[in-house]
Amino acid sequence: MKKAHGFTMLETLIAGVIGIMVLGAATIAVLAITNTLNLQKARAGLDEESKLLADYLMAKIQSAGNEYIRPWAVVYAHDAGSSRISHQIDEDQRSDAITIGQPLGQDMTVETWNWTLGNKSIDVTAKATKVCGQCPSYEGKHVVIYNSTQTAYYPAYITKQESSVVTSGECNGDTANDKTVVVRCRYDLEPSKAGAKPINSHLIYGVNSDLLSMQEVTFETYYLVIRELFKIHQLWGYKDHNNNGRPDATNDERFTLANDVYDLQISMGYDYAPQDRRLPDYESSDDEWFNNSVNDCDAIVESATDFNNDGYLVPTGAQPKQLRMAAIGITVGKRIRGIGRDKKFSFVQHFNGACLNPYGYHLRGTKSRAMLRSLNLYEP
Ligand SMILES: [Ca+2]
Ligand SMILES: [Ca+2]
Ligand SMILES: [Ca+2]
Ligand SMILES: [Ca+2]
Repeated sequence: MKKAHGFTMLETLIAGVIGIMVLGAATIAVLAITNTLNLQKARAGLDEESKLLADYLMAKIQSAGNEYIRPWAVVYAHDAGSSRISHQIDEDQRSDAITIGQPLGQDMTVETWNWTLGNKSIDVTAKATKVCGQCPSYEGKHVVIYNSTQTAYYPAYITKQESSVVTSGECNGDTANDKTVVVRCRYDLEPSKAGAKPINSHLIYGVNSDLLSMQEVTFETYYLVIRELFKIHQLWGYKDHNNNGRPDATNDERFTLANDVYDLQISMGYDYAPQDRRLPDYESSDDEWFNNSVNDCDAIVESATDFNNDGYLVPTGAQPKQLRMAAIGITVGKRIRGIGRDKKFSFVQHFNGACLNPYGYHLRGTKSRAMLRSLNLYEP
């Protein structure tokens, strides 16, 4: 009798195993596709986000100083400054911070002025004040004091202000007349700790030389707060209302701009070697960009000078007034599972910043640079 053909146990087993293998392979393929799609989606999202943040900061930098104050006096990049501001507890973080100042417009024409002993207060006689016979209210505010040639700048914080005294003329509501009324103003001051640096301040300290200007300025500083332990990677902004050099939680001093920001790097371009309206960038210490050097994830410290700049650092041989361009590198990230976890996909470094490739995170960076907009008004 012919034996009915059937599957032996072995055949069934083999078929089963093959079936599982096919199914398994299909599942892996589907997972891989899903992962790739997720990764692409994540990438596109991150690219867009980092670009938005870079554009936001770039627009602020470009309008720094408006038409009143030269941008180099109110834009200051702090290399590895984030950790100093936020007291980051994590090592290997050398994110930058940037301070940007916006003047609030001309309030008066200064006639005469002088500093008192120790540069603790300034006496000003002024006319054409916004409100006739009234000194501008600067108490509790930051100002930039500068000479008419804009070669010297002193960012100050007004701690106290005396009442205005009209010394010549009388306010009567007639515009032409009111503009000639002279008023004496006295302000007590201390150096501003909001992040901008004085430049050539010896040219205005206690010297009644050129005509002086005083302008209220709002300084904003952007920096990163990174706490790996708590998975906090945030971009913050702050305005130092009480001039203690710290972003306090009270008094609306600080605000969060974005989550999942892993790095912020700033490089400034100075046209000085030679001054020829060109700023080559070789990502080295031999170009005209400051703090842009990388060398296989070891930062090269570019040599800096500070002659007469009162702490304002520029590349060796350059002057603050040769600042022409700013570049921003910003890195955003997302925790990711599967393929994107692979380190090689998410290696990001900007300028002299840290080399970032944390396991389990996908990082994307944007670099953006621009000319400081108001410069064509001043360039010789
Ligand atoms: Ca840096
Ligand atoms: Ca403060
Ligand atoms: Ca040049
Ligand atoms: Ca350089």
